[in-house]
Amino acid sequence: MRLCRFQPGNGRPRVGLLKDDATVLDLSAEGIDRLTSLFEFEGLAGQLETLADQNLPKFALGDVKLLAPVEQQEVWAVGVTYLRSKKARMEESDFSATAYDKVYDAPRPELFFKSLPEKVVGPGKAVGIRSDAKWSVPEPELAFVLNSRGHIVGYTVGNDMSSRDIEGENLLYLPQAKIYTGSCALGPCVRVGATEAEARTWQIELSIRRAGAEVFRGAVSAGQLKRPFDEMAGYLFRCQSFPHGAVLLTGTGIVPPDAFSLAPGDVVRISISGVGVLENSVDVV
Ligand code: DO4
Ligand code: MG
Repeated sequence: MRLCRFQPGNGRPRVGLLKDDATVLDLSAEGIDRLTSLFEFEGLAGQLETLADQNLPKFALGDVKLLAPVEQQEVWAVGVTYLRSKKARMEESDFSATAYDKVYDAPRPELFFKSLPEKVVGPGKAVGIRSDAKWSVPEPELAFVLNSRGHIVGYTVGNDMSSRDIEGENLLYLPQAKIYTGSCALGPCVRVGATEAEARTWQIELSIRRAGAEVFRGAVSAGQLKRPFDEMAGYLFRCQSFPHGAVLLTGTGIVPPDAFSLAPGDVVRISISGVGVLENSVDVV
């Protein structure tokens, strides 16, 4: 089952249930206006199955605008969770290389704040590259959707846009490398009802196109994520409450070659086999 936020024409945002790849069922007909409250239900997947069988108003997916599937949730991220990410970061940095090495094996994960919900970019909108960065990359990541109790209620596709030169210059610059206009994209929907074992079979793929031609392609299995899912979610909710729930990006395992940097006009396409495809163009901010 997949949930989304969508907008038909210029209407108000609504909550939808994706029946298939072409149709969205309008849950506002059932009085459901917010994803956040749905995520608090126990047995959500079963309830969505029941709703899917009802005769709800439908829209063709091509006739609506999909929005980022966040309302008031803060977005956080885990880092250095794939071997590939640890290696790339140790290479790009000078004196902070051991920090990445240590955190990869430490019991406590690296966790960082990524975005306020209102700053998240949805499907089809532009993600940003900083005008003062020389080396910008997308980071395609499986994202957990967590309710206020810290339970993983679903998964979405995330892009943790990053300025590698700024991060590499000094680890204390991480917030500037990671948090700026257009640095976080989420979507196109939230996949509900998948277990960790199932999510670990999913393939994460990144394709970057420039002037119509593909300039980078990479893939990784979510099964290569080093940390158990509950461990990552558990650390986020340690000593901190999230009354509206939260979204947690789980790190990247795809790193383009060092000579590659995003350019304005590029198109970043991230697909996660069990969730969907998130596509965004690139603009300088
Ligand atoms: O430590 C820097 C950030 C790591 C990160 O974003 C990742 O591994 O995906
Ligand atoms: Mg990342």
